[in-house]
Amino acid sequence: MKELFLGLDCSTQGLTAIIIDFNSFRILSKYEINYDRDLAHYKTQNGVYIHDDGITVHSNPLMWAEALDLIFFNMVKDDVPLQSVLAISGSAQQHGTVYLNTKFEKNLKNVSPDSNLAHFLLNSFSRKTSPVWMDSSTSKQCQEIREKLGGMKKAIKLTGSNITERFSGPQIRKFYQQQSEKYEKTHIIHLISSYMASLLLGKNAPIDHADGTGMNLMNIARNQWDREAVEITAPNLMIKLPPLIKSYEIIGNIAPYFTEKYGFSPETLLIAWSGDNPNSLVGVGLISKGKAAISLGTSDTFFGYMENLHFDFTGEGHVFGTPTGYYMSLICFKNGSLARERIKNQFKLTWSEFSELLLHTPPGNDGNIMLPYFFPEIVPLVLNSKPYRFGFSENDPKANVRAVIEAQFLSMKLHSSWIKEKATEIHATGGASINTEIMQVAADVFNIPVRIFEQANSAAIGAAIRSAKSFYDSIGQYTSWIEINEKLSQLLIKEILYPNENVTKLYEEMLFLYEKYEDYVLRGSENPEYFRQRFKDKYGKK
Ligand code: XUL
Repeated sequence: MKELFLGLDCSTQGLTAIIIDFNSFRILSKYEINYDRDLAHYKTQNGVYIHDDGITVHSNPLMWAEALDLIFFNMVKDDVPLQSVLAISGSAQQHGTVYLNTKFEKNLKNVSPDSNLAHFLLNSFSRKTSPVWMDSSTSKQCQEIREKLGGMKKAIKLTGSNITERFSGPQIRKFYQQQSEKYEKTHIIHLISSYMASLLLGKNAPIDHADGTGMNLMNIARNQWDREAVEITAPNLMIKLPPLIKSYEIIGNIAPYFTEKYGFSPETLLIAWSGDNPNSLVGVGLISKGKAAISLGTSDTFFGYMENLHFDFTGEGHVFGTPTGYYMSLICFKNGSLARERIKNQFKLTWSEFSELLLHTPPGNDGNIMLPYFFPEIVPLVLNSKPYRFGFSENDPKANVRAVIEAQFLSMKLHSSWIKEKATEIHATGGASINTEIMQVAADVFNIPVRIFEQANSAAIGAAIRSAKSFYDSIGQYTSWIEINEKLSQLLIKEILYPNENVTKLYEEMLFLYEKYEDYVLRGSENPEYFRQRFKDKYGKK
């Protein structure tokens, strides 16, 4: 008998739905909505609106609601057996905030199956658009909150992260400062994850502990809103925040709108939604020490499972909760696929041509180095975007392809060195992770094996798995994460890439060089050209 579980992932560029049959542990179906293509009337680019200042980046919560209807419509059209789905959970891009007025819940109650969610929700928003994780326009608010809270170290100890541009707290403060009347009229502020969960539930849903840690508002040790941080961020904020809940808790049953319109059973359980990175952690099987993951999506992230709470006091890395009740380290780079695509598109390459060029350029790139800040960068913090090239021209396709990939992994290695629980294996996920030439560079730079997964949608898979675990636990058939992981690893792993020992030393030296270039460009240190020439003489074309 099939036992079906649905995982949804509301990411930056699209919505994905994956149904897993837990009996055979097969992926039964996978659907995707791309916002730019399938909901073009919202006029997003890569799923977002980038304002003229280049640092204000919003998206559209109405579009996410419409995507939910569209994905279920497409599934029903193809006779996907939604009536047999036992439980649903979800994932969403982290940090983004949705601002709703008092009409939101009433509208959700009244939504009729003859119409659609977007139509009924039209007047539910006190702020039409939602700032998302790509927004870096809140430096002023970050500074104010950090100072009032007693400095960076205290902020990190309380919330797990420095007060950070893209996090929800600073986004909320900016809204309160710039549009105080609309802020006053805001009844509830959701994360994207809890907003999407609310749509399915038909009323306001709670925020889970794992995504809650990405707000600079939650006390990470206590799993509660931190009264001080909340009060400093904006007045009366506490009453506008949904309650917090454990990631694995059941939040209710699916709302009648979905049962009547798409044929879901009224018994379908809903499990709290969470952020994309916490979901991916489950989706790639990081449930024990010694493993880290690289997720190559719109953003690139490096994250690791963490048993004991420890922090990055430089302020670059974050500590979040995990859906399994532990902690995870995370470092987020904005110049992920956005930067790779910049190079690919500049030279009009296909991805296979991109890989070919990577394969036919030497590790170390003959001493060519890039700092790939095509967009404002999160780690290291770079607000004025500009890529830097040393030793090669903007017009050299080979050198640019290798330079962007080497820079991304060198930067990841450099900025993840604070993590104490060292990984002996990396699990790779996200769209670009299926490109073995790219992932081989990761294995070589980190000098540890990299496992590539058959399915790049680890966030949606993680959500489906979470819903299954909570469902079985609720009927007394307890399954452990270890059992689940065994099933997962048998079915999803495609191959393992081993580091090439001949380039271990080369990448150690290149990391040293890369750090010197960051210091030079971002902190005004001495020009390291001499070191680059030395590296080039040693490893470059003879
Ligand atoms: C993590 C982060 C991004 C978003 C979008 O801190 O900002 O990874 O979750 O994927």
